[in-house]
Amino acid sequence: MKCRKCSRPAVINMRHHKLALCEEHFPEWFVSYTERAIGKYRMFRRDERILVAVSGGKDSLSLWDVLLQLGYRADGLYINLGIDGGFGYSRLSYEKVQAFIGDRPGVQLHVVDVAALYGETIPEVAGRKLRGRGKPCSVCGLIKRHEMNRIAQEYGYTVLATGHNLDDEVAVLLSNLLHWQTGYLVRQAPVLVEREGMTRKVKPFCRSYEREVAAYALVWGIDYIYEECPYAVGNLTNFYKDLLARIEMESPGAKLQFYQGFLRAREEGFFCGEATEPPPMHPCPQCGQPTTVPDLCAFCRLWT
Ligand code: Q46
Ligand code: ZN
Ligand code: ZN
Repeated sequence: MKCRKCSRPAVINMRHHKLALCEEHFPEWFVSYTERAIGKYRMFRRDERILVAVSGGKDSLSLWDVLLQLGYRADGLYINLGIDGGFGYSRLSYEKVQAFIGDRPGVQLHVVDVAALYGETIPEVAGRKLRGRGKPCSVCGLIKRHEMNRIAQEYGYTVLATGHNLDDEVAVLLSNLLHWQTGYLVRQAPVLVEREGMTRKVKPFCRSYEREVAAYALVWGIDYIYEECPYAVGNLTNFYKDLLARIEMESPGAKLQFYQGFLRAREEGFFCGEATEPPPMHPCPQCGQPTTVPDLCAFCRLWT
């Protein structure tokens, strides 16, 4: 397979784009494809300050790298979840983030250590709250969302960017459709607009296949943690990803069509109705972050 642009050997063949590119032209294309997604979905402007949530994985580190390459003012946020999994998952992932900034003098990284701040790691607080039943993911997601928004608000970032890729988005979409979670479907978008006390959230890789992001990290020399979080192994999202991979194999471009078709249907009002109105919010009396529940928010109730 040869590169479409220069005829040298291709490092990736993207059947859905009918495009094969070499190690020089693929990273160039990938960066400009991301920039087009940022523009198409009006994610942010040139003058905005962006906080990138980084986990040490390929998606978030590649996203940070691409935004810096494009000249955006992008800082990082690493949240130490205190997850070990028998191989020091959190420690290793932090090392990857540190190596990333070591190669890029001048970039700023915020670090939040959950156990140091709140007295318990994610597995500890989840074990206490869930009484040892089930995985800590719901608690972990809640804490990450809270901390990301807190840091963004405290330091005046107008945009919070995450590395969710197309494979992540279609797996969630399939799950939401299977269960007809209309409330979630309404909110599943490349941009979640800001509200009082809530920073805008964006996903610049939402149209990029996971293998494209992985190829970018590999070709561009971004060192990342290969291991998944130990709690992600065998979860339902990965099962949906496997199913979608089989569909994609038979029908190249199926994931992208599924996602873009959904966004179009959303735009055309397919999911309109009461569910499109965001529920009213008020500031939590303890932390001040917006919440829909009366009295303390779900995050603050974790620590009571
Ligand atoms: S939610 Fe669950 Fe992830 Fe938290 S505990 Fe690990 S798998 S990191 S995206
Ligand atoms: Zn080429
Ligand atoms: Zn609160």
